[in-house]
Amino acid sequence: MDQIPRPTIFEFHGVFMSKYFTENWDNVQSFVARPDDILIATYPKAGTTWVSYILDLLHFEQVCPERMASIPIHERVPFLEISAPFHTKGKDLADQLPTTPRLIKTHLPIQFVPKSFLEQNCRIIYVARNAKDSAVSYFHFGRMNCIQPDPVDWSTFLQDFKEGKTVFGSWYDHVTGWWEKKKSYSNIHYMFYEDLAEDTGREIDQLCSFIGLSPPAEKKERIATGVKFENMKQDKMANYSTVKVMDHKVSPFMRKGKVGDWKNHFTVAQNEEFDEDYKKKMKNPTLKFRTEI
Ligand code: PPS
Repeated sequence: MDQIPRPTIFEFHGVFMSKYFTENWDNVQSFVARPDDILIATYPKAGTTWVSYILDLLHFEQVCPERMASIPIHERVPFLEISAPFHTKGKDLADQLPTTPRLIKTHLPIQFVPKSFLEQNCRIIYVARNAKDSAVSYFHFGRMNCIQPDPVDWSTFLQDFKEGKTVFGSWYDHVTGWWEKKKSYSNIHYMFYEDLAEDTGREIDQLCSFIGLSPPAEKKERIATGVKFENMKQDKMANYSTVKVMDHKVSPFMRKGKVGDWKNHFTVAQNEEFDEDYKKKMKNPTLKFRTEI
């Protein structure tokens, strides 16, 4: 892994961020969306890559087979706000995308999303994952990715996560902010990692109906098989093995891909404190997560 200094986090318009996602801010904010762009928005580690891959296959699997063999997912679906060493700026990659539609990834909380996406009434797919598994996955990601702040150790990271002191800020605010946006912006499909794990075929059907595609059953089945965890883990175009800032020996990007791995990390006391704190923060009774399936 190429060693670069770990960034620190700082409060940025009320949200904890690192410089790798704020340095290109004005250009990101003035991004010009097209009405057929599809934005995939998530809090980190919610299943962005999984859903990006499904959408990419649904749109381009047969149109452009060489894409599947030679272009990694993070280039097919640019990460809009990234501006980090060894990465082309996500905004530039997005501008240069030759595809229609353009699939674009963001981890921005709703209040930071470039206005153009909303003005153009773009389709937005928000993927959410339960807080406990998100925290575990984010912790291991921080260990293996040197453009993330050093997570120190699990209990330190868990405390930071509860306090919203992680890059892209509070998980609680992120998932709730996007959930509430559905009231005023109807072109959001809000989906859950746990549902995708439970029944990938059903979730692909729902995605198809949201994006207005009706692929034949065989294609949907082929995609559901192709995006199984074991298959994506082996696939160099999906598993981030080509990214220089990540050390997969410390922890692979495609780590476990499970619902409920938090049980292997939380102590009984951590779990009780987490649940207590969760109740105080998550006041909207309509937004429900599953921590096991
Ligand atoms: S990132 O860096 O925020 O874009 O990461 P993201 O892709 O959102 O999330 C990574 C976690 O998703 C898991 N993953 C999958 N799970 C099940 N099936 C498939 N196909 C799949 N692809 C990615 C990945 O393993 C990370 O979760 P953990 O719990 O760490 O394994």
